[in-house]
Order: sequence, then structure tokens, then C-alpha cells
Amino acid sequence: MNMEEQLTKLTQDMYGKTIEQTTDQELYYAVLKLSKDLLNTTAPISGDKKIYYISAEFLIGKLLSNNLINLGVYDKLDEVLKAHGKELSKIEEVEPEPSLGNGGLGRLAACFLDSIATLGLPGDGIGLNYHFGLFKQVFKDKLQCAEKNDWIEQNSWLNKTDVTFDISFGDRKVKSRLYDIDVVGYEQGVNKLHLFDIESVDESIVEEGISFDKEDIEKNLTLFLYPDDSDEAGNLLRIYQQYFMVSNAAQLILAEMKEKQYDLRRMYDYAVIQINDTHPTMVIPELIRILMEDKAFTMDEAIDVVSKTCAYTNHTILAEALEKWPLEYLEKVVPQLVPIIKELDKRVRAKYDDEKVQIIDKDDRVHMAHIDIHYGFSVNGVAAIHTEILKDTELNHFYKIYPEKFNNKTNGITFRRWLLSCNRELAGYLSETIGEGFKHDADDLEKLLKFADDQAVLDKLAAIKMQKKEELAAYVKEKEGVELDPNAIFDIQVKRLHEYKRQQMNALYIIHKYLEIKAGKKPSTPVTFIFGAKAAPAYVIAQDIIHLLLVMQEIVNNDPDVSPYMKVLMVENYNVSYAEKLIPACDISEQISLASKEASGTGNMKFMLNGAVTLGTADGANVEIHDLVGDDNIYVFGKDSDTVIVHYEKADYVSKDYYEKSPVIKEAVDFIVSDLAVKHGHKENLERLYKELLNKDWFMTLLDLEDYIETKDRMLKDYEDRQKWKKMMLVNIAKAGFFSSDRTIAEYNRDIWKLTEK
Ligand code: 26V
Repeated sequence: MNMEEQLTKLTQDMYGKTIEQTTDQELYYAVLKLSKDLLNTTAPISGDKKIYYISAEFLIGKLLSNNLINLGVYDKLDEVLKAHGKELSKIEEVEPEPSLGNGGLGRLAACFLDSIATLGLPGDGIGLNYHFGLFKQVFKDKLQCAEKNDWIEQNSWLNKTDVTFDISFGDRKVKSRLYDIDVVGYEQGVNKLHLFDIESVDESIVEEGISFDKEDIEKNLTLFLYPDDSDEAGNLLRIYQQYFMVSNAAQLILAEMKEKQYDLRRMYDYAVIQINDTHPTMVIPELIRILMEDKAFTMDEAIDVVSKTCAYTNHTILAEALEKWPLEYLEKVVPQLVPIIKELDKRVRAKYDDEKVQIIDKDDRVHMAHIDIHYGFSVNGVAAIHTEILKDTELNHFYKIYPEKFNNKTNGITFRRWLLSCNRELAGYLSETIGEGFKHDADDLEKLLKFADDQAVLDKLAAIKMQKKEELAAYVKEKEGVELDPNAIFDIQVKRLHEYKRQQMNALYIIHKYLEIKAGKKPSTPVTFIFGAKAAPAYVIAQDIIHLLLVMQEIVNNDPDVSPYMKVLMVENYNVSYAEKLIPACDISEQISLASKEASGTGNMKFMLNGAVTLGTADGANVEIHDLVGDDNIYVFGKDSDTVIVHYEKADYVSKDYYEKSPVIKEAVDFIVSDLAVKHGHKENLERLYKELLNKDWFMTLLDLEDYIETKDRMLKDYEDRQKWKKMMLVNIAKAGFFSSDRTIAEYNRDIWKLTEK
């Protein structure tokens, strides 16, 4: 049967209707079924050694478009649907988005699964099947509210398996159930994303918003993903979740080893476990425990085998983000691991006096990263500058002991989702211009450089950008009720809300610009500032920053003196699907974290690939973007990481000094508590933010504000030199190949995993 016949049969069998007669909703389920049938007949990727990527987060996004592309049937299906008066893009809208991640770390895991499969490497993801995932954000009264994101439907990409395990905690036993999602590589075979659930889960215990009984573990264990600054009460539940994840992972891995009759004493020849941040760290003591209790290994043997199997990736240097669990919590939740963790600590103490490398500190807190570093064979950072900072400062004590374990793996993104799927126009035009090669070898994008002076190519790139801006404007009009002018410069900052990412600095720029326009200094090209960001519910200042942005949106957009020249929009519930619409439409990519704080960033890569020009600090992967495109094709500003680190060491940054020295800074900061702002917002929130900026400003907003204003103004001016801008777009696209996650995964494989590529 050809595709048209298959789909016709499906709509007939499922709904008794022709393709024409079905609704987009019904068609989505029919196409889902068709895709799942195709996945079922695609060969699994196999090999002697396998990578298990354990992660608390897999921010996979909608899967339909991506799977169709990877299965090689997107264009065909598109054609069939069109012939019956249907739009594939409308059908894609129907799919609910799973929110199984907070941000970059989870999205990276999803890109990695795509690339592992695309390179034909045997490798599965292992994580949790959160029923509501990360909260859905809604704005009420210019404040963020959290609601549950109900994404699991009767028919979905999840496949229920008959794999179940018993999981024992200190105070209870539960039964798990495995659900699988197929991960198909680009014109390749299939791997799995294994998501474990609890059999006794109960969605009905969720009350208002996202509140529920935190102690009812049997019912709540897999309901929610924790936002990145979970509150005290949630910490125990978080440990239950982590142990549940790794105990299932350990049992699954050992079951696969047994089935293949592999010798457990050489486990490392057949399996490699990548520990994604410290959330899965307990897999180390858990495997040691099982090998000793069930497989008659001595402690020495178990430690030896496990240490040669596990590798750790660090994703942050923020001290507050490095997990340290009180021993007391572990004693309650996982008492069976405590003697092992104590023994691991004892062995470290026997070798090293330095307190900084011990596992259990003097306050009886267990440093999870320290377990990974001592008892894993590889430690990697996620961008060149990040790995250097780990080696030189944060993890320097460990680097001195184990220099051979440290390595860098600069992050990447899958071009299937972030180019082929989200920007079909650009992908299509690139194919016409430089051939299809870049679809399999991203470095091929460099061929575009030959056209840097070709007017037709430059104009076409600009025309595609305009089309994507028009599409975004239409979507935003419908979704947010805000009118955007595609002729304005689209300046976009989308990422989690965190003070170190400095959305507040962008807000101060907006205030500054607003005041300038009010004073009669009108920009010649209008500019639109777009934000998308969720803030962890317990993170008060982050909520206040969202509030300020929504206040500025109201003030600016409703002021007839100002709105013809500038607009502000904070989109609601920024997620992967929204990113896929925003990124192709962007002119200026805001990557303005305080230098040294953003481990890598991956949004920066997505924007670059889609022809946006970066406005950024010398932080994370921005540094590598800068190296690739050169000084002429990026706008770098602000103090560098060495300077920032010295400020922290000397504790000599005083934000008030900057405020008092600069009338421009003072004016912008004061506006936060002006009568006008307070009239449109809440005094309490605005005053708290104002005081924070003036008296603390831990992430040094005011340090870089003047340079930021000067650089951004210059960039806006340069946009008017259309020729220059179009060339910058072209160079950014051409140089983005390095950031393909296929390259990243090839490096993980070459240096860490050592699997054979098919
Ligand atoms: C966790 C926490 C927990 C406590 C309070 C503050 C806080 C802030 C952040 C986090 C998340 C840390 C892990 C993470 O998501 N890192 C991100 O990983 C991305 C993929 O490597 C990388 O591109 C981002 O730069 C990095 O922030």
C-alpha cells in the first residue's frame, strides 16, 4: 500500500471517514498510528556495546514532525494531505507537548538521543514518565501562575511494556512499569527512550494549580518534574524520584546484560552509563549494592567494575545548583545505600586529606558530584570555557587528582528539529543553493560562504527571515492578542528565568529606550523585544522580573508616543513548540549571562543556525560562536569571566557604586519604582526587585549595563545597513555546522563511550 492508501484505510478504520471528512484532531491520531506502524517496522539499532543515557529530564517536544522527517516520509505525507485539502502544519498543532524538562539540560538530552540514533549508535535514554511534567505557565494580573500540563492521552507516543520492577525504599516498596518511546535516527534505525512510571500513580490527588500531598509517595512519585529550585518540602520527594529512576535503570541494564549472557565482571565492555548532571548519581552505589548482594562481587570488585562503566557530565558551576543531600534524608529514603556511600567516602578519606574532595562533609551532607568524580572514569564540561573553569577553579582539587578524567564536550543541537523541521523554507533554500549534503554532514553549511557576495542569495535569506517573522506575528496575534510589525527588528531572549541569565538587564535597556523615546529620541527602525521564560515557583526575584517585563509590556505597547517605535512581548508558557516558531523569526539573539555562569547555552546555537546575530557576553558557547564567526559577525560586550571571578573572590562588587556613578543606570533603575510603573504593577514586587538590584545584585547586572546599552544601540543601527546585516546572517548560518549534536555525540563516542559506529 502506498502512503495515500494507508492513510485512507486508517481514517476509514478509525473513524469511518475519508481523509477529507476527518478533522485535524482525528487526522493527528491517524498519522500518529501510521508513524508508529512505520517505527515498528524500522530495524532496532544493535551492537555489542551500548550507551545508557540516564537523565531526570528529556525535553523531547512534540514528536510528529521530527519522526516523519527522520523516517523520511514528511514530504510524501505533506503531499498526500495537501491533495486532500489538509495541512500537515495544522495537524502538528494538535499534538500535546510533553514537558519533561526544565530547560537546556533536558533539551540537550533530547537532541543527544536524536544524534545517537542518527549516528547508528546503540543507545537508550532512561528517565521518568512525569504525568504533568514541568508546570504550564499562565499570567494573571501580570504575575506567573502555575498549572499542570496534562500531556498523556489515550493514544500517544508512549508504548506500555510488560517490564516491571520492585523498588524498595526505607519505608515502603513500590512497583514500577516501563513505558517506551521510539527514537528514530535520521534515515536510520530505532533506539528507545525508557520512561519509568509507578503502577500506583494517582493523578487525582492534584488539587489547585500544582499542589498535592508531597508525602503520598505511592501516588505522587511520577506526577511532577521538579523545577530547578525545589523547595525544602520537595527535597525528599526528589530523592525518592532519583532513586526510583536509578534503581529501575540498574535493574534494566543488568537484565539486558543477562539476556545477552554478557559477563558482568566485564560490564564496561558492554555498557557505558552517562550520568547527566548529578540527578542520576545514586546509580553508582545502587549498582555496587546489587553486584555485591545479588552477584557475589566483593566491594573492591564492584567498585572497580562500576567505576569503569560510569561517566559524568557537569552542567553548571552555580554552587547552589550542585546537589548536596543531607545524610539524614538518604537514611530515611534509601538506607540500603548509606553504608555504601559511607564506604566510598572512607576510601576517599584514606587517600586524601583535603576536605574539599570528601564525599560526606562535616555537616553530614553528601556531595553527589564528588561520588561521580571519584567513582566514574570521565568528567566533562559542556563548552570550552566551562570545562576550563571547572578545571581551574570549581573542580580544581579534583583536576589535580584526576587530570586524565577531565574532558570537554561542547554542546550541540539536532539540525533535524532546529533547521529541517522548524525552518523548512531555509532548509529548502539551502538545499537548492549548496546541495543536500548538510543534512548528513553539518559542516557542509560552510559551502554557503561562497555566496557571501551573491546578491540573490543574500536577498533570499532576508526574504525567508521576513516570512518567518510574518508567520510568528500571525501566531502571536492569535495566541497573545498582541500585534507585531514584521518590519521591526525582532530582538529575542528566550530561556529559563534566572538572575544569572540577566533578563533584568534587558528590562533595564527597555526602560532606557522607553525614556529616550519619551524624550524625543526616536529610533529610525522600530524594534520589538520578545521574551519567553518560566521561573521556578519558589524563586521570588525571578517572579518579580517577569512582573516587571509584563508591566513594561503594558506601559510601552499602550503609549501612542512610543509603540510605533518599540514593542514588548512576554509570551505565555514558553516551551519547545514556541521556540520552534520564535527562533526562525529572530534578528537579534540575546545571550547576555554574567560571564562564567552559563555553562554553555544551546539556544544561542539554534538562533545562529537560523540566521540571527548574537548579542552576547564572553560566556559558555558564545565564546566558540565568536571564534567561528569572527569579530565582524557577533556583538560581544561586558566583563570577561576572569574579571567576574576575581570580583567574586575579592567580594568587591558593589552595585550601588555603579548606580550612583551613572545617571543612565540610575534613571533606568529608579523607573522600576516610579509612579508610572507602580500604577501598572504591584508595589511589593517592584520594590523588592529594586532593592535587590541596588543592595545585592549577586549576578552583577549593573556591572555590564552601560556596555550593553552602547553595544545594543550600535547593533540596532547596524541593522539598517541591510547589506552588512544580510552578510552577517549568512556567515552565522554557514558557521553553525560545528554546533550539530552529531558532532558532539561523535566526540562523546570517540573519547568516552567507544562504541562502534554503524
Ligand atoms: C539548577 C538549579 C538548582 C538550584 C537553584 C538554581 C539552579 C539553577 C540551575 C540549575 C540547573 C543546572 C543544570 C542545567 O540545566 N544546566 C544547563 O545545561 C545546559 C546543557 O548543558 C547548558 O547549555 C546550560 O548553560 C546550563 O545552564
